[in-house]
Amino acid sequence: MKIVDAKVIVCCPGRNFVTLKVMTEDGVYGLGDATLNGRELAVASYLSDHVVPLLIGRDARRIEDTWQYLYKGAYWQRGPVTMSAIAAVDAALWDIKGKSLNAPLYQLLGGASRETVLVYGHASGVGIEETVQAVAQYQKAGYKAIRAQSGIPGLPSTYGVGRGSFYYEPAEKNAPPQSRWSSEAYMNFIPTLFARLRKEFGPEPHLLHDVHHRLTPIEAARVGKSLEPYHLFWMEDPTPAELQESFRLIRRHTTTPLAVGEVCNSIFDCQTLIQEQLIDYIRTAVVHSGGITHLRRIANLAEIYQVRTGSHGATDLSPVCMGAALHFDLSVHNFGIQEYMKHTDETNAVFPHAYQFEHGIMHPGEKPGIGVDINEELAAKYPYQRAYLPVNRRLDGTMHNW
Ligand code: CS2
Ligand code: MG
Repeated sequence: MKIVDAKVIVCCPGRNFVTLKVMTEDGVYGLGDATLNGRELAVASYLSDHVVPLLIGRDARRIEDTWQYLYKGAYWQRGPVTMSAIAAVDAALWDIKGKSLNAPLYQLLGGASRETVLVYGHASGVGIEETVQAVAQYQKAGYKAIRAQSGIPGLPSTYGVGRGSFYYEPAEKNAPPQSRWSSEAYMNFIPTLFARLRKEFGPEPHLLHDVHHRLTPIEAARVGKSLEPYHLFWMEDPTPAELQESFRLIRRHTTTPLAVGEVCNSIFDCQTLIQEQLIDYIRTAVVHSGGITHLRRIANLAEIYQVRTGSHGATDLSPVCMGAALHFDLSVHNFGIQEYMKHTDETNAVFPHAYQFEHGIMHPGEKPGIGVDINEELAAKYPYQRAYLPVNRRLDGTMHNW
């Protein structure tokens, strides 16, 4: 089954997406998400200028060999751009295989290990009471697991707090918005948020929180300890994970479960975290960690150390990635939870899909392959618009993780 053509489709239905479409001589085509929020064109060029010419003439059925060919053949291995490009090719080839065998992708991954996939949504508010209302809305929508993020008193804006009803997955047009940060204000505030949420909603709902790489290890240990009475499902990205061993310090002080990995793009970026059981959930996603093929390797390593999956699923990962993720989630044994930020109607019109959400759980559907398509005509109506993620500075002006 020879690959005869491939193209990169960049569109912006409310936010930028990069999609690879691979076509075979049999007329079967596959899709892969290649979106890297804020640096989209780097991946689009990596694919169209360097990878697509190598794909023409290759056998689309040779998924593993193509993965190794693109990984080892580049010499300059790993990194978010390279691994997002390889991921897009990998997902597209799995999509083609499913379509050519008339089987939904999860059936090719070993079949279903569960009936449905537990997901969590993003509730946020400018203050505690607005966040309580947002969590109540998500509960009403049927979510059993809800991430809660709130504005911090004294700070003009902070990560994770949407503006109005629009979901919070910024990439702002033309220039990175500046936000301000104070770890002290955050550490003093965050326990009061979860005390209020548990008082309002009781012990039932799974509550999650994303620190978004902003604390030092000892600060993260303090916050993890302070949140223990509210038994979070997880505390995410408590400290930057470039130095994986820094999580040893956090682990020594708190039993609050930890989740890391959305910025990891290979097994090597999270190997120590997994093998030393420094985390409880690995957040790597199909689109940024080398596709289905590599994500399975990470999950299989994690299984040995009783680390479960909790893949990233924000709105800057396209419905093509969400579809592939749900097939992976349905099948992988050590599944934990899947992030699911609903895409806008605009986006969903460009990417019609088989996956469904109901009462806090999802299913990828039974369509062959990934079960997501792209309406190219509609996509063309939304041309790329340069956009940047925010940058974050401490109150004294020092650059800090956003
Ligand atoms: C976040 C993301 O969903 C999450 O856990 O960390 O919103 C992240 O900020 C964006 O995907 C960055 O593009
Ligand atoms: Mg996160």
